[in-house]
Formats: sequence, C-alpha cells, structure tokens
Amino acid sequence: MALETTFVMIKPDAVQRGLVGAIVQRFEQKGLKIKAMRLEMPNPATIEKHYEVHKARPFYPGLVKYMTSGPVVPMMVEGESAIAVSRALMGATNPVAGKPGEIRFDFGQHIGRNIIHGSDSAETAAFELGLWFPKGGAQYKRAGDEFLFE
Ligand code: IDP
Ligand code: MG
Repeated sequence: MALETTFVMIKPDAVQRGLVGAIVQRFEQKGLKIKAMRLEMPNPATIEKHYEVHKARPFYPGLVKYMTSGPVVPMMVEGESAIAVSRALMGATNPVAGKPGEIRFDFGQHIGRNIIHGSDSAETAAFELGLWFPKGGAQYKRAGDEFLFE
C-alpha cells in the first residue's frame, strides 16, 4: 500500500455556491480520510505563496483575486494513492474539458472558477500541507477501516 497524504482546497466559488457538503461527500464516499479541515478567509500572502509557481502566468492576478474573494475550505486528506486519487476525483483543470463524475465537470463551467484545488505531486503536497497545516492533522483510528483495506 502507498498511503499518502495530500492537500485539497474547496475554492471560494464552491463555498459561495453551497457546494461544500456535496464536494466533501465525494472524498468521504471514496473512503479517503479527512485529517484536517477548516473554513476561513484566506490570508492573501498564503494564496500568493500557494500559487507562486504560476506567478509569471497571465492568469495569475485574476487567480489571486478569485482565491481571496471569499472563504476557502483547506483540507488534509489521507488514503491509498491519495494524491492521484484526489486529482482524479477533481478532474480536468478546465471543467468543461473533463467528464461527468468529475467534481469540476459536475459543478463548474469555467477554468477561472474551477471549484477545487488538489496537490499534483508528493513534493507539492508536502509544501502545501506545510503552508496550510503547519501543526499537522488529527491522528485517529477510523472505525470501519478493516472493511476498506484488506
Ligand atoms: P490545476 O489546478 O488543475 O493543477 P494549474 O494549471 O496548476 O491547474 O492551474 C492552477 C489554477 O490556476 C487552476 O486550478 C485555475 O484555478 C487557474 N487557472 C489555470 N489556467 C487558467 C486560465 O487559463 N484562466 C484562468 N485561470 C486559470
Ligand atoms: Mg496545479
């Protein structure tokens, strides 16, 4: 087993549209374990650090404006291959380029309002988890795990 921890964030458009419950449900239904989650107005400096790799891109100013426009829901998520599995649950960056069943396809229409973020590699996950959850997540044994993992 490759148990991984990844960083997922429900973006301001999804919070404002009342989609938090529906999105969290996708992760819970898959069996991914939520180890930390909160709702907050993001600190602009944290958003800038989070998206630092995109600083030179033409969409960067609009991205920072969008991501600081309202509350976000950062989450720490654990599971088998959790990084790739979370990205698969989210789907394509452009919501209309993906397929039904993907969170972005099911809930969005525009690349500039694409509902959710997820780390794209182990290195990115470590960086983003450190940025958003410096104190780590909850350590707990989840009832029912023996029915999820052999
Ligand atoms: P990802 O979120 O699927 O990993 P990235 O290419 O890393 O996609 O882009 C980061 C975020 O920047 C996207 O999720 C989206 O919010 C935003 N973004 C990317 N490309 C565009 C664009 O062409 N227009 C507007 N926003 C964009
Ligand atoms: Mg990315």
